[in-house]
Amino acid sequence: MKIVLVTCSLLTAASAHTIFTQLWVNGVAQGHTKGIRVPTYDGPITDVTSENVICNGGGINALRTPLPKDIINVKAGDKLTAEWHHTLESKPETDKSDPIDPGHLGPIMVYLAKVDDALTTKLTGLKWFKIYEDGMDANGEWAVTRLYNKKGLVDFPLPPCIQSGQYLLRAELIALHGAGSYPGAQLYMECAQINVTGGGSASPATVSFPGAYKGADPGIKFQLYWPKPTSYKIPGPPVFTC
Ligand SMILES: *[C@@H]1O[C@H](CO)[C@@H](O)[C@H](O)[C@H]1NC(C)=O
Ligand SMILES: [Cu+2]
Repeated sequence: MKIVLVTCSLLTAASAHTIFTQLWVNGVAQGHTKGIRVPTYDGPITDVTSENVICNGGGINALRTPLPKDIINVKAGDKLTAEWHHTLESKPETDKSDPIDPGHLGPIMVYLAKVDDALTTKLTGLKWFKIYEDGMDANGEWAVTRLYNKKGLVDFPLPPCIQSGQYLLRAELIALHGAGSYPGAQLYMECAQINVTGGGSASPATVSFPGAYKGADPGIKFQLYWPKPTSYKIPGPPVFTC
């Protein structure tokens, strides 16, 4: 029995990945995978120079097709929530690695890119700005631990001053357990299709994907275990605020 348990936990750790599967708006769940370009496989992207870091997809992480025909209507200033799960079907009640293996420690970020048509837009050439990030706090607790304790839910505000229109919302989680050398950090991301109303006229500074991260960034090549880290620099640009 003991051997069986050990084997299971090893298997679980090896494949304990995660997917952003649902968007909530002001505390209301919008529907499982609704409006989200989800991959067929929950595994990570490790090459930060690959086009797969934009919104997942490609190769073994190919996006489910047809792409979602839904767009999530939101208002600038709304409270949004990204819900993550181990696989497209798993639940925390029956899977200890849901929403993710608790050892997959690291930061969580959210980016937006303004697009003409969120349902059909290509992913290359978009201009992204970061609206949320959470890394390691002063007690050494990670964003992933907070996500695990909240059964996969991560709250973040939509800035009230962003322009109305359609966007892709890129939610990202980076697991750092293998990040001591590059490639090793495991990047998990999906993009939701949103339609923003009631916005303002902000024009945030933007970055590109790929491009925003380098393999040598201190937040991508990172020693999680020893010596025990006292701080962590989240990769990418600063968070845009109104
Ligand atoms: C976005 O919202 C506006 C305002 O409600 C609406 O007129 C428009 O049709 C919506 N766009 C899409 C693609 O649903
Ligand atoms: Cu994993």
